[in-house]
Amino acid sequence: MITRRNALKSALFASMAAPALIRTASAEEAKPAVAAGEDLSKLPRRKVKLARPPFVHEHDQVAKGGPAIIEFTMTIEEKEIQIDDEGTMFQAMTFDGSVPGPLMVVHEGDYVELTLVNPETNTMPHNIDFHSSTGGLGGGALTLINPGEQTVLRWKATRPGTFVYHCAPGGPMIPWHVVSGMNGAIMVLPREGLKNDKGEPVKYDRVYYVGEQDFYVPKDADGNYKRYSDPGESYADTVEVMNGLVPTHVVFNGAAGSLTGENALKSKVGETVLIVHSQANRDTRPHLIGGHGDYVWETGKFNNPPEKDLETWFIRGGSAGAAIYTFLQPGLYAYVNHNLIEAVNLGATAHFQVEGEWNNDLMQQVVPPSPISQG
Ligand SMILES: [Cu+2]
Repeated sequence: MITRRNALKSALFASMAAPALIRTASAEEAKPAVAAGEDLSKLPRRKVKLARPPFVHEHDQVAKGGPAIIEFTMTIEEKEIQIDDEGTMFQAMTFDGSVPGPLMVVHEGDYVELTLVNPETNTMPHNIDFHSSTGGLGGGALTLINPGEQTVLRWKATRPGTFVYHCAPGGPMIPWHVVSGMNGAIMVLPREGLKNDKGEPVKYDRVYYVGEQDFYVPKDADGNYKRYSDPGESYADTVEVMNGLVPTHVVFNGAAGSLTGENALKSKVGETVLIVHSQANRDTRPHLIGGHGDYVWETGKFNNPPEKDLETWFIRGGSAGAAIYTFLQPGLYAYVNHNLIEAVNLGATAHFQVEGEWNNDLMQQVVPPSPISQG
């Protein structure tokens, strides 16, 4: 008989077996690579205090000075979170306590130096795969840590753009950890800042990070969402739902409603906002209802000129895109995944609350709703 405990054990074994071998090999390979690299001792070091999404830590858009080593620390937290307003509870796995993990910002040519901590109170091994880094499973091979361990990974940010990072501890643990919330994004800015399609500088007044997450929550015989005491207990049931490929929730920033109402994103008419949008597992199609993407890096990679005047853009599962918009009208804007079933019924909706003066030239109600005139 396959008990939950056995299922978890075999899953954990599958997760541990391959990466454990890789870790041994890669640790040795890492030595000559470091020796052959630049002398990093002369580079300045800067410590960054990460911000909880949708907010982003302080950063310069145009780099001041040459490359630096940018130090980050992230603590992995396994914790139960509420993911909708019906009170559905979910055993999440997180980078730094939030779904998604924080947006990290550096400049092209900088070195990212991450201290990753897996506290003893966690139940599972974790690691981090940076899509923006080069080699060693994106760092996954060098960062697999058990509860009670920490590790430091350094990599050079050679490609400008927005990129996903996620946990990838091997085998079936990979998709499970990702859809449990262990993903986030990094933005590698060009040293001279962003440019439009003509190569002219583009600046933003605010930046928000929206991490879209698909959740697969099992139901009991009565159709109610089940609650579990820890991630391991939920594993066997959750995999069954996952393998059906139909998410029960598609949300922004960890829960339905996390960016609406009181938590609406704020802006003003005339302000230019950069929205970084990631989806680590599944395709999505952001749309700002009543607004546009003035410049959109759909694939998120800043060496490619942005597209202009988009209505909806496409973020491939496993990537992060960036869109810039200057608000022209005040009001409440919904920012949605334009699969509207996912936006309205499953949770993928955020709000922008924009202050300022209405522009009648752009839109005016000529006749308010009234009875149909006769004759
Ligand atoms: Cu993990």
